[in-house]
Amino acid sequence: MSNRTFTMIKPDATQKGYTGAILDQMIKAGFSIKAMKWTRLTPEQAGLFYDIHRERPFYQELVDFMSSGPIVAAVLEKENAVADFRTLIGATNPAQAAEGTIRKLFAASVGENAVHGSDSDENAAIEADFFFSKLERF
Ligand code: FUP
Repeated sequence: MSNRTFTMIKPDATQKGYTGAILDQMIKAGFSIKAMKWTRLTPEQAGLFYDIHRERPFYQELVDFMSSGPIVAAVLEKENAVADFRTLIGATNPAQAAEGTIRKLFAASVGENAVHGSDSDENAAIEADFFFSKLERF
């Protein structure tokens, strides 16, 4: 069981002004911030981040969307972080997300779904390393 996960607040949510409200949900759920940055991915960087989905039909749309505006990248800490954070954000498709979850509250569609959350401890570490050096984690 890991105590860290990686998240992004996606361009739909930053552009709608939901950044503060989403961070508030994460903090109220017991996650503490270990690293954070406001940045914008180039299409090349977004393509690399989502390389695992390269063969999927939605890949180009996903890359275009994720490079369309600013994001917040963060490393979060809590006991059982990966699983608990997936519960907090809800299903990939907000129409299927449980009441009170971040995606139910803030996401518009399966593509523009407000937040990312790592799906395993291994991917949490890989994704955190994509954005942050050791010197940027506290
Ligand atoms: P999740 O782990 O919940 O973020 O979902 P996935 O890893 O399955 O998908 C990663 C991202 O691809 C989603 F956040 C949005 C995008 N996606 C689509 O645009 N269409 C789909 O049918 C599935 C995923």
